[in-house]
Amino acid sequence: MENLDDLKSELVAAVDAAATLGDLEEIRISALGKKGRVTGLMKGLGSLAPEERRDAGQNLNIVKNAVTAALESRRDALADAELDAQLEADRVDVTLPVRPEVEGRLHPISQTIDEIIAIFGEMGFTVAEGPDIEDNFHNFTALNIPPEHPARQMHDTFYLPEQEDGTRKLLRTHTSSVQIRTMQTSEPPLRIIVPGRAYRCDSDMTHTPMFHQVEGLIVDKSVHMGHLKGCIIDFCRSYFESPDVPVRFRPSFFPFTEPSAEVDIGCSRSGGTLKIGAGEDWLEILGCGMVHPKVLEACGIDSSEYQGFAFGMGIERIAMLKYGMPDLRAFFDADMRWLRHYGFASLEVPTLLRGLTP
Ligand code: 2U9
Repeated sequence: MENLDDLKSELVAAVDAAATLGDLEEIRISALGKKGRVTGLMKGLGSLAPEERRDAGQNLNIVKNAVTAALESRRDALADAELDAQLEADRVDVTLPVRPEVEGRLHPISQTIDEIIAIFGEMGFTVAEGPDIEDNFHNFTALNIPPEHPARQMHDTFYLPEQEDGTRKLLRTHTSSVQIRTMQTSEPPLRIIVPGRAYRCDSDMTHTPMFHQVEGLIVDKSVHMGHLKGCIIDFCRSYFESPDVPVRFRPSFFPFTEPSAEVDIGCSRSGGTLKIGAGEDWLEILGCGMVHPKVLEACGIDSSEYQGFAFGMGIERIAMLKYGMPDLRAFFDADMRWLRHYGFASLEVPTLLRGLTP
Protein backbone atom coordinates (compact mmCIF):
# COMPACT_ATOMS: atom_id res chain seq x y z
CA MET A 1 0.00 0.00 0.00
CA GLU A 2 1.30 3.48 -0.87
CA ASN A 3 2.53 5.82 1.88
CA LEU A 4 -0.66 7.15 3.51
CA ASP A 5 0.99 10.27 5.00
CA ASP A 6 2.16 11.28 1.52
CA LEU A 7 -1.29 10.53 0.08
CA LYS A 8 -2.96 12.66 2.78
CA SER A 9 -0.59 15.61 2.17
CA GLU A 10 -1.06 15.35 -1.59
CA LEU A 11 -4.87 15.26 -1.44
CA VAL A 12 -5.19 18.03 1.18
CA ALA A 13 -2.82 20.25 -0.86
CA ALA A 14 -4.93 19.63 -4.00
CA VAL A 15 -8.10 20.55 -2.09
CA ASP A 16 -6.53 23.74 -0.72
CA ALA A 17 -5.41 24.74 -4.21
CA ALA A 18 -8.84 24.22 -5.85
CA ALA A 19 -9.84 27.51 -7.53
CA THR A 20 -13.56 26.87 -8.08
CA LEU A 21 -16.39 24.78 -6.60
CA GLY A 22 -16.30 22.73 -9.85
CA ASP A 23 -12.56 21.92 -9.40
CA LEU A 24 -13.26 20.98 -5.79
CA GLU A 25 -15.98 18.53 -6.82
CA GLU A 26 -13.59 16.86 -9.29
CA ILE A 27 -10.99 16.42 -6.53
CA ARG A 28 -13.64 14.98 -4.18
CA ILE A 29 -14.72 12.42 -6.79
CA SER A 30 -11.13 11.45 -7.63
CA ALA A 31 -10.35 10.88 -3.91
CA LEU A 32 -13.57 9.75 -2.22
CA GLY A 33 -15.94 8.89 -5.11
CA LYS A 34 -16.85 5.29 -6.04
CA LYS A 35 -13.69 4.89 -8.10
CA GLY A 36 -11.61 7.34 -6.03
CA ARG A 37 -8.10 6.63 -4.72
CA VAL A 38 -9.05 6.44 -1.03
CA THR A 39 -12.14 4.35 -1.82
CA GLY A 40 -9.97 2.00 -3.90
CA LEU A 41 -7.53 1.51 -1.01
CA MET A 42 -10.46 0.86 1.36
CA LYS A 43 -11.73 -1.85 -0.99
CA GLY A 44 -8.26 -3.45 -1.00
CA LEU A 45 -8.25 -3.86 2.82
CA GLY A 46 -10.05 -7.22 2.51
CA SER A 47 -7.01 -8.85 0.91
CA LEU A 48 -4.67 -7.93 3.83
CA ALA A 49 -3.81 -10.10 6.85
CA PRO A 50 -6.03 -9.28 9.92
CA GLU A 51 -3.36 -7.29 11.93
CA GLU A 52 -2.23 -5.39 8.89
CA ARG A 53 -5.87 -4.73 7.94
CA ARG A 54 -6.67 -3.12 11.31
CA ASP A 55 -3.73 -0.69 11.21
CA ALA A 56 -4.19 0.14 7.52
CA GLY A 57 -7.96 0.68 8.10
CA GLN A 58 -7.29 3.14 10.92
CA ASN A 59 -4.71 5.03 8.87
CA LEU A 60 -7.00 5.16 5.83
CA ASN A 61 -9.80 6.59 8.03
CA ILE A 62 -7.39 9.32 9.16
CA VAL A 63 -6.71 10.18 5.50
CA LYS A 64 -10.43 10.12 4.65
CA ASN A 65 -11.35 12.37 7.62
CA ALA A 66 -8.55 14.85 6.85
CA VAL A 67 -9.63 15.09 3.18
CA THR A 68 -13.31 15.46 4.14
CA ALA A 69 -12.52 18.27 6.63
CA ALA A 70 -10.32 20.04 4.05
CA LEU A 71 -13.09 19.73 1.43
CA GLU A 72 -15.66 21.27 3.77
CA SER A 73 -13.53 24.21 4.77
CA ARG A 74 -12.45 24.90 1.13
CA ARG A 75 -16.11 24.62 -0.01
CA ASP A 76 -17.15 27.25 2.60
CA ALA A 77 -14.32 29.59 1.59
CA LEU A 78 -15.09 29.26 -2.15
CA ALA A 79 -18.87 29.70 -1.60
CA ASP A 80 -18.20 32.88 0.45
CA ALA A 81 -15.86 34.20 -2.25
CA GLU A 82 -18.42 33.42 -4.98
CA LEU A 83 -21.16 35.23 -3.02
CA ASP A 84 -18.88 38.24 -2.43
CA ALA A 85 -18.07 38.40 -6.14
CA GLN A 86 -21.76 38.16 -7.05
CA LEU A 87 -22.75 40.88 -4.56
CA GLU A 88 -19.97 43.10 -5.87
CA ALA A 89 -21.16 42.55 -9.47
CA ASP A 90 -24.81 43.21 -8.50
CA ARG A 91 -24.03 46.45 -6.66
CA VAL A 92 -26.78 49.08 -7.11
CA ASP A 93 -26.18 52.78 -6.58
CA VAL A 94 -29.36 53.86 -4.78
CA THR A 95 -28.27 57.51 -4.91
CA LEU A 96 -28.64 57.69 -8.71
CA PRO A 97 -31.58 59.82 -9.91
CA VAL A 98 -34.81 58.00 -10.88
CA ARG A 99 -34.86 56.98 -14.56
CA PRO A 100 -38.21 58.16 -15.94
CA GLU A 101 -38.46 55.19 -18.31
CA VAL A 102 -38.43 52.74 -15.36
CA GLU A 103 -41.97 52.08 -14.18
CA GLY A 104 -42.49 52.09 -10.44
CA ARG A 105 -45.65 53.24 -8.72
CA LEU A 106 -46.60 53.29 -5.06
CA HIS A 107 -49.53 50.91 -4.41
CA PRO A 108 -52.70 52.75 -3.30
CA ILE A 109 -52.64 50.77 -0.02
CA SER A 110 -49.17 52.15 0.81
CA GLN A 111 -50.20 55.65 -0.23
CA THR A 112 -53.38 55.51 1.90
CA ILE A 113 -51.45 54.23 4.94
CA ASP A 114 -48.91 57.06 4.49
CA GLU A 115 -51.73 59.63 4.30
CA ILE A 116 -53.37 58.26 7.47
CA ILE A 117 -50.03 58.27 9.32
CA ALA A 118 -49.45 61.90 8.22
CA ILE A 119 -52.85 62.97 9.64
CA PHE A 120 -52.61 61.13 12.95
CA GLY A 121 -48.90 61.99 13.21
CA GLU A 122 -49.89 65.69 13.33
CA MET A 123 -52.21 64.81 16.25
CA GLY A 124 -49.34 63.22 18.20
CA PHE A 125 -49.93 59.53 17.41
CA THR A 126 -46.95 57.24 16.81
CA VAL A 127 -47.01 54.02 14.77
CA ALA A 128 -46.94 50.64 16.57
CA GLU A 129 -46.34 47.22 15.00
CA GLY A 130 -46.73 43.60 16.08
CA PRO A 131 -46.79 40.02 14.77
CA ASP A 132 -49.25 38.73 12.13
CA ILE A 133 -49.25 35.30 13.86
CA GLU A 134 -51.01 35.65 17.20
CA ASP A 135 -52.39 33.62 20.09
CA ASN A 136 -55.97 33.44 21.36
CA PHE A 137 -55.25 35.73 24.28
CA HIS A 138 -53.97 38.73 22.30
CA ASN A 139 -56.44 38.35 19.41
CA PHE A 140 -59.62 37.44 21.33
CA THR A 141 -59.59 36.94 25.13
CA ALA A 142 -57.96 40.25 26.09
CA LEU A 143 -60.39 42.05 23.75
CA ASN A 144 -63.39 40.72 25.68
CA ILE A 145 -64.33 38.38 22.81
CA PRO A 146 -65.75 35.25 24.54
CA PRO A 147 -64.82 31.65 23.50
CA GLU A 148 -68.26 31.06 21.96
CA HIS A 149 -68.08 34.21 19.79
CA PRO A 150 -68.56 33.37 16.07
CA ALA A 151 -65.28 35.17 15.14
CA ARG A 152 -63.39 32.45 17.00
CA GLN A 153 -64.83 29.63 14.85
CA MET A 154 -62.72 27.80 12.28
CA HIS A 155 -64.71 29.22 9.35
CA ASP A 156 -63.95 32.83 10.33
CA THR A 157 -60.36 32.58 11.57
CA PHE A 158 -57.29 30.98 9.98
CA TYR A 159 -55.82 28.68 12.65
CA LEU A 160 -52.31 27.18 12.38
CA PRO A 161 -51.68 23.46 13.16
CA GLU A 162 -51.88 22.40 16.82
CA GLN A 163 -48.67 22.89 18.85
CA GLU A 164 -47.13 20.40 21.30
CA ASP A 165 -49.03 21.97 24.24
CA GLY A 166 -52.37 21.49 22.41
CA THR A 167 -52.87 25.22 21.61
CA ARG A 168 -53.18 26.67 18.13
CA LYS A 169 -51.80 29.98 16.90
CA LEU A 170 -53.83 32.00 14.40
CA LEU A 171 -53.48 34.75 11.80
CA ARG A 172 -54.63 37.94 13.54
CA THR A 173 -58.19 38.84 12.52
CA HIS A 174 -57.59 42.54 13.31
CA THR A 175 -54.63 44.68 14.29
CA SER A 176 -56.13 45.19 17.80
CA SER A 177 -53.73 42.54 19.16
CA VAL A 178 -50.94 45.11 18.68
CA GLN A 179 -52.73 47.59 20.97
CA ILE A 180 -53.07 44.79 23.56
CA ARG A 181 -49.32 44.11 23.36
CA THR A 182 -48.53 47.84 23.61
CA MET A 183 -50.75 48.26 26.69
CA GLN A 184 -49.09 45.24 28.32
CA THR A 185 -45.60 46.59 27.82
CA SER A 186 -45.92 50.40 28.05
CA GLU A 187 -47.16 52.73 30.73
CA PRO A 188 -50.04 55.10 29.87
CA PRO A 189 -50.52 57.77 28.56
CA LEU A 190 -50.58 56.04 25.14
CA ARG A 191 -51.38 57.45 21.72
CA ILE A 192 -50.76 54.97 18.90
CA ILE A 193 -51.98 54.00 15.47
CA VAL A 194 -51.51 50.51 14.09
CA PRO A 195 -51.57 50.02 10.32
CA GLY A 196 -51.18 46.44 9.13
CA ARG A 197 -52.51 43.26 7.60
CA ALA A 198 -55.43 41.29 9.00
CA TYR A 199 -56.79 37.90 7.90
CA ARG A 200 -60.28 36.43 7.85
CA CYS A 201 -61.58 33.26 6.24
CA ASP A 202 -63.86 35.18 3.91
CA SER A 203 -63.82 35.77 0.16
CA ASP A 204 -66.48 37.43 -2.00
CA MET A 205 -67.08 40.68 -3.93
CA THR A 206 -66.47 42.82 -0.83
CA HIS A 207 -64.09 40.63 1.25
CA THR A 208 -60.59 39.22 0.66
CA PRO A 209 -58.85 36.68 2.97
CA MET A 210 -56.12 39.25 3.68
CA PHE A 211 -56.91 42.93 4.00
CA HIS A 212 -55.45 46.04 5.65
CA GLN A 213 -56.60 48.00 8.66
CA VAL A 214 -55.58 51.04 10.61
CA GLU A 215 -56.61 51.10 14.23
CA GLY A 216 -55.93 53.81 16.78
CA LEU A 217 -55.82 53.93 20.57
CA ILE A 218 -55.51 56.63 23.20
CA VAL A 219 -55.26 55.78 26.90
CA ASP A 220 -55.10 58.59 29.43
CA LYS A 221 -56.66 59.71 32.73
CA SER A 222 -59.46 61.89 31.39
CA VAL A 223 -60.10 61.09 27.71
CA HIS A 224 -63.78 60.98 26.86
CA MET A 225 -66.25 60.55 24.02
CA GLY A 226 -65.93 64.26 23.13
CA HIS A 227 -62.21 63.79 22.41
CA LEU A 228 -63.02 60.72 20.31
CA LYS A 229 -65.58 62.64 18.25
CA GLY A 230 -63.24 65.60 17.68
CA CYS A 231 -60.39 63.33 16.65
CA ILE A 232 -62.53 61.35 14.18
CA ILE A 233 -64.21 64.43 12.66
CA ASP A 234 -60.78 66.06 12.13
CA PHE A 235 -59.51 62.87 10.54
CA CYS A 236 -62.46 62.55 8.12
CA ARG A 237 -62.20 66.14 6.94
CA SER A 238 -58.46 65.92 6.53
CA TYR A 239 -58.41 62.52 4.78
CA PHE A 240 -61.18 63.37 2.34
CA GLU A 241 -59.64 66.85 1.86
CA SER A 242 -63.10 68.35 2.35
CA PRO A 243 -63.26 70.76 5.36
CA ASP A 244 -67.04 70.69 5.70
CA VAL A 245 -67.89 67.05 4.99
CA PRO A 246 -70.77 66.06 7.35
CA VAL A 247 -69.83 63.33 9.89
CA ARG A 248 -72.40 61.39 11.94
CA PHE A 249 -72.01 58.90 14.80
CA ARG A 250 -74.49 56.00 15.03
CA PRO A 251 -74.69 53.81 18.18
CA SER A 252 -73.25 50.33 17.58
CA PHE A 253 -71.81 47.35 19.44
CA PHE A 254 -68.28 45.87 19.62
CA PRO A 255 -67.15 43.59 22.48
CA PHE A 256 -63.99 45.69 23.02
CA THR A 257 -65.62 49.16 23.26
CA GLU A 258 -68.48 50.56 25.37
CA PRO A 259 -70.16 52.74 24.27
CA SER A 260 -69.47 52.00 20.59
CA ALA A 261 -70.32 53.88 17.41
CA GLU A 262 -70.11 53.57 13.66
CA VAL A 263 -69.18 56.69 11.72
CA ASP A 264 -70.69 57.85 8.42
CA ILE A 265 -69.74 60.74 6.15
CA GLY A 266 -72.13 62.64 3.94
CA CYS A 267 -72.28 61.93 0.22
CA SER A 268 -74.49 62.28 -2.78
CA ARG A 269 -75.19 59.65 -5.43
CA SER A 270 -77.07 61.77 -7.94
CA GLY A 271 -76.53 60.85 -11.58
CA GLY A 272 -75.05 57.48 -10.60
CA THR A 273 -71.73 58.98 -9.41
CA LEU A 274 -70.64 59.00 -5.79
CA LYS A 275 -69.56 62.39 -4.49
CA ILE A 276 -68.24 62.82 -0.96
CA GLY A 277 -69.53 65.93 0.86
CA ALA A 278 -72.95 67.38 1.71
CA GLY A 279 -75.75 65.39 0.08
CA GLU A 280 -78.77 63.27 0.73
CA ASP A 281 -76.89 60.07 1.58
CA TRP A 282 -74.42 58.59 4.10
CA LEU A 283 -71.41 56.27 3.75
CA GLU A 284 -70.04 54.16 6.62
CA ILE A 285 -66.28 54.58 6.97
CA LEU A 286 -65.14 53.40 10.41
CA GLY A 287 -66.02 52.05 13.86
CA CYS A 288 -64.97 53.41 17.25
CA GLY A 289 -65.77 53.65 20.95
CA MET A 290 -64.50 54.00 24.50
CA VAL A 291 -62.20 51.08 25.40
CA HIS A 292 -64.11 48.52 27.51
CA PRO A 293 -62.82 48.55 31.14
CA LYS A 294 -62.36 44.76 30.95
CA VAL A 295 -59.89 45.27 28.05
CA LEU A 296 -57.83 47.77 30.08
CA GLU A 297 -57.83 45.40 33.08
CA ALA A 298 -56.77 42.41 30.90
CA CYS A 299 -53.63 44.41 30.02
CA GLY A 300 -52.85 45.37 33.62
CA ILE A 301 -54.19 48.97 33.38
CA ASP A 302 -56.28 50.22 36.31
CA SER A 303 -59.67 51.11 34.78
CA SER A 304 -60.63 53.25 37.78
CA GLU A 305 -57.70 55.54 36.99
CA TYR A 306 -57.45 55.33 33.17
CA GLN A 307 -59.81 55.27 30.23
CA GLY A 308 -59.30 55.24 26.51
CA PHE A 309 -60.83 55.49 23.10
CA ALA A 310 -60.18 53.38 20.02
CA PHE A 311 -61.17 53.28 16.38
CA GLY A 312 -60.65 51.01 13.39
CA MET A 313 -61.06 51.26 9.64
CA GLY A 314 -60.53 49.10 6.56
CA ILE A 315 -57.87 50.66 4.32
CA GLU A 316 -59.08 49.13 1.03
CA ARG A 317 -62.54 50.57 1.70
CA ILE A 318 -61.48 54.13 2.46
CA ALA A 319 -58.98 54.08 -0.45
CA MET A 320 -61.76 52.96 -2.82
CA LEU A 321 -64.02 55.77 -1.58
CA LYS A 322 -61.39 58.50 -1.92
CA TYR A 323 -59.94 57.42 -5.26
CA GLY A 324 -63.10 56.12 -6.92
CA MET A 325 -61.94 52.53 -7.32
CA PRO A 326 -64.83 50.25 -8.19
CA ASP A 327 -63.28 46.79 -7.57
CA LEU A 328 -61.77 45.45 -4.33
CA ARG A 329 -60.14 42.39 -5.98
CA ALA A 330 -57.98 44.65 -8.19
CA PHE A 331 -55.90 45.62 -5.11
CA PHE A 332 -54.37 42.14 -5.09
CA ASP A 333 -54.10 41.39 -8.83
CA ALA A 334 -50.66 43.03 -9.38
CA ASP A 335 -51.95 44.24 -12.77
CA MET A 336 -49.55 46.87 -14.16
CA ARG A 337 -52.35 48.63 -16.10
CA TRP A 338 -54.31 49.11 -12.85
CA LEU A 339 -51.20 50.26 -10.98
CA ARG A 340 -50.32 52.70 -13.76
CA HIS A 341 -53.81 54.17 -13.42
CA TYR A 342 -54.30 54.14 -9.63
CA GLY A 343 -50.69 54.04 -8.34
CA PHE A 344 -48.82 57.07 -6.98
CA ALA A 345 -45.47 58.64 -7.81
CA SER A 346 -42.98 56.95 -5.50
CA LEU A 347 -41.11 60.02 -4.27
CA GLU A 348 -44.15 62.17 -3.37
CA VAL A 349 -44.59 61.89 0.39
CA PRO A 350 -48.06 62.86 1.70
CA THR A 351 -48.03 65.93 3.97
CA LEU A 352 -50.77 68.11 5.37
CA LEU A 353 -49.02 71.29 4.20
CA ARG A 354 -49.33 70.68 0.45
CA GLY A 355 -52.50 68.55 0.58
CA LEU A 356 -52.22 64.82 1.07
CA THR A 357 -52.42 63.72 -2.55
CA PRO A 358 -49.68 64.50 -5.05
C1 2U9 B 1 -58.28 47.79 21.70
C2 2U9 B 1 -59.50 48.27 22.12
C3 2U9 B 1 -60.44 48.65 21.21
C4 2U9 B 1 -60.83 49.09 17.63
C5 2U9 B 1 -62.12 49.28 16.91
C6 2U9 B 1 -63.65 49.13 15.33
C7 2U9 B 1 -64.37 49.73 16.29
C8 2U9 B 1 -64.18 48.76 13.99
C9 2U9 B 1 -63.70 47.67 11.87
C10 2U9 B 1 -63.68 48.69 10.82
C11 2U9 B 1 -63.72 48.02 9.50
C12 2U9 B 1 -62.76 46.62 11.45
O1 2U9 B 1 -61.57 46.70 9.13
S1 2U9 B 1 -62.84 46.57 9.70
O2 2U9 B 1 -63.61 45.44 9.33
N1 2U9 B 1 -63.31 48.14 13.19
O3 2U9 B 1 -65.31 49.00 13.67
N2 2U9 B 1 -62.37 48.86 15.68
S2 2U9 B 1 -63.43 49.98 17.64
O4 2U9 B 1 -61.10 48.96 19.00
C13 2U9 B 1 -60.16 48.55 19.86
C14 2U9 B 1 -58.95 48.08 19.44
C15 2U9 B 1 -58.00 47.69 20.36
C16 2U9 B 1 -57.26 47.36 22.70
